[in-house]
Amino acid sequence: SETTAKGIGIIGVPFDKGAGKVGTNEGPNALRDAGLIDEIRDISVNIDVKDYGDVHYELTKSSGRRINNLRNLEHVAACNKALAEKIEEITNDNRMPIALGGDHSIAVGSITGLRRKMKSDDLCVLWVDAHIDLNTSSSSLTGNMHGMPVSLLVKELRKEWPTIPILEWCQAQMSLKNFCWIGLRSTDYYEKLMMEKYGINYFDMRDIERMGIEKVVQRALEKINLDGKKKLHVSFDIDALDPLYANSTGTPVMGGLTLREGVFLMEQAYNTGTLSSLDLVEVNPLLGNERDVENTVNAAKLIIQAACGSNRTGNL
Ligand code: HAR
Ligand code: MN
Ligand code: MN
Ligand code: MN
Repeated sequence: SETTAKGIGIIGVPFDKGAGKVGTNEGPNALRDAGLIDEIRDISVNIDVKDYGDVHYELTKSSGRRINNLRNLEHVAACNKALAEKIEEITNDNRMPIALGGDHSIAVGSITGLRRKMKSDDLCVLWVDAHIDLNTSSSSLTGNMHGMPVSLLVKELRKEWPTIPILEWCQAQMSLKNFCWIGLRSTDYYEKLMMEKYGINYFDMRDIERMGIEKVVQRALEKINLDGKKKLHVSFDIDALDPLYANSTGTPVMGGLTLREGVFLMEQAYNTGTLSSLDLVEVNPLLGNERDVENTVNAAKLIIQAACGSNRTGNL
């Protein structure tokens, strides 16, 4: 099967202001320096990859006033606004956007950009992560906005936010029903309450243990895209993988997906023929030792290649 878009569009988002640690701003170039673009080109002679470079943004003058405890709000707002425009441009060029993070707050711009040309129920999201990233401005214990992107994007939780003028461009108005999580093993108290309140779709590490990754992916896709008519966005946080494979990330949690499970998940997403965009976030080349960085970057490349249709037994 094939992706619906004619080509692939890579956009780097060198951004770390949504995270509690510096360094994910180095993610895009670590992936490029490791040969990502050429390796995607090597998947097939027919593959058409364009690198759109990196997102740049300027801060608009602001009071510098803190809204609740949102750390670096002005940066998160400005970067994501610029990213949403880039994603829109890439989809207008009929390419599948791949956003290289950056911390996970960039999913706000990525998904908002995708949604601009779509009808209300046309997009579903597979959120692959150790964390659920559901916090609101008031529930977050850290103030780090990479723990909040979903709540800005879905109507059920956006209503918990105050009106923030610099975030008004972000009106994705999705529903939690169109989201499903895979890989969860660390959620905050408030996030767990929301999971219960809204009957959120998820398959945690225990479900993977019981059913295996194949059944989990199949069941997850049935929950959000039963008839296969929606477009599928995968937001892949590299910390979904076990720290054995991806230790160079800001909030690693033991007991995660194997690299093989992560790659297989993405191969199955590709095989649906509905995969239309990807975020690969939270690669932090400033954390861990040299070997950790190499493993993490290589793992991220394999996941991205799987999203582009790479075959593990070789490409013709
Ligand atoms: N839930 C915590 C918080 O709000 C941790 C966020 C985790 N960081 C991520 N996101 N990498 O998946 O801060
Ligand atoms: Mn080549
Ligand atoms: Mn995340
Ligand atoms: Mn995470």
